[in-house]
Amino acid sequence: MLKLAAVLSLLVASAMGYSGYKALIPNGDSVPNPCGDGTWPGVGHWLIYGTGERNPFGEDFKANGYTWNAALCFKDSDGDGKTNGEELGDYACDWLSEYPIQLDPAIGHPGICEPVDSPACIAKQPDFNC
Ligand SMILES: [Ca+2]
Repeated sequence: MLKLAAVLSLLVASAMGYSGYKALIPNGDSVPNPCGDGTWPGVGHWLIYGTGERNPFGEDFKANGYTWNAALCFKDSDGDGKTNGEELGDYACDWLSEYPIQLDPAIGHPGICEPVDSPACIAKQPDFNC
């Protein structure tokens, strides 16, 4: 019974953390899926629904104290030539989770190099497959 409670509380904690992080980045709930239609809810991870290994944006977000600021915004975590802010619709890098401003739509994924099937991106993320 204790084990079950522990597992349940872990599940709840990870689910809360996961949805909580999305509110800490611009357009966190509408990051386009680089592999097709729809969105990529697990923004900081290689897996679409999160969990598992972090992608470069997830690593940078963690290293930045799970904070969106100009330093993270102007960075190009996935190395595809677009800054994280450009990909997430915060071109001027002035969005803050405490003072969210009107954003442009997210146009790319900040942690997965796009286009994913380009030679440059395949070289950067050889283990990633859509
Ligand atoms: Ca990028």
